[in-house]
Amino acid sequence: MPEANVALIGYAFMGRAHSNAWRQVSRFFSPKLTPRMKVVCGRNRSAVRKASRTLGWEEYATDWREVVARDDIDIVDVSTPGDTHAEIAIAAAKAGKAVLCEKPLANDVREAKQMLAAVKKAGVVHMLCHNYRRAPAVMLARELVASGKLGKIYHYRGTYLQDWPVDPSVPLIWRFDKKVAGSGSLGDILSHSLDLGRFVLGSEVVEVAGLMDTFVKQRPRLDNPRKKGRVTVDDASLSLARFANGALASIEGTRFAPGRKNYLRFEVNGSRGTIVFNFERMNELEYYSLDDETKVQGFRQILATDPSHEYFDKWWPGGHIIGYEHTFIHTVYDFLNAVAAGRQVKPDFEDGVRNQLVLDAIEKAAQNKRWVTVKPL
Ligand code: SOE
Repeated sequence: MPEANVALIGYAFMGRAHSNAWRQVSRFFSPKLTPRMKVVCGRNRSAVRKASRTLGWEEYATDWREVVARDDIDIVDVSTPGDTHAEIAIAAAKAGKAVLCEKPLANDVREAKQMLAAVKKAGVVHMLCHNYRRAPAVMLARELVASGKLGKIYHYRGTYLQDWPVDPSVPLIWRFDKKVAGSGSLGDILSHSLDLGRFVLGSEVVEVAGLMDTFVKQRPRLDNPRKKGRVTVDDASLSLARFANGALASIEGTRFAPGRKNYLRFEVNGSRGTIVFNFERMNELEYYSLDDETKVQGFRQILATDPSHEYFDKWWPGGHIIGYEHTFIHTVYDFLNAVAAGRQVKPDFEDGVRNQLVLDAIEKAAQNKRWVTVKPL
């Protein structure tokens, strides 16, 4: 297979997940391009040098502008905090690189639209990393809805619950800074729940109500833990929403649910049945069908690990479950094939703008305590 040279910008949590995906993809899948892990980039020289060795990159660099301008780079993977996504992705597109970008696409609608315009103008392949779409059980959920087996869809009930910052002594890291992160629970986790709703239902959110709050308003500063600094993002965000297909939805993202670690759950209710997915049991999908004989009606638990389930023919025999990191491997696999074919792949920057328009509407609805119509693309 021909090779594609990859540059990764950012090497923290997401950078590690992406590095693992680039490293593993050709060992299990046969993408039409073999990724070569050329260079990882970050601001701190010694930390990025260490990351290059640990994560398996050939080189390291500290200036992303030089990296995206390099002639030998084909793909730029943006895994930095949100405030730098737009600048890096736009420069990469202008330099003719295919771009994979972590979610949320940008910190606001204006930036997201600029990014979409840039990739379109440059004619490069672009993809947004909403990795949970590519859990085989989620793909099955979408398939069941699309096939009509659930009938007319009445509800999408999405929750994304975490608990890592419940302790007020958790320091003021970048995720609590609106200038860097754009928002808190809203863009970080509710965005996933929203994206899954759009993906599984195959429909767009048209109007929303919103409720957001910050429970711990000050946290120990990183530079001086005895002093506190202000949290400028939301700890929890909730939305009631209506989809274009008529489904009524609730979509929630909170970091303040003790015991819930990465509880990304959704339930879809239709006129012929219900499906339930919970990422903490990511290999399973619950399915209740009114088409079953009445006497045996009940939720069945499908273990979505058969070779007939999406991506599973490349992994293990049925029942040998996969995990979080596999969703990223599936993402880069589809991205590499799209780049090889020069065609678009979903979710892309257009999805990023659509998600951002909904997030923006939720924020406005929460601020003004009223329903807001989601603006068109
Ligand atoms: C932190 O809340 C985080 O890493 C998110 O940024 C990811 O997108 C999510 O998948 C896991 O949690």
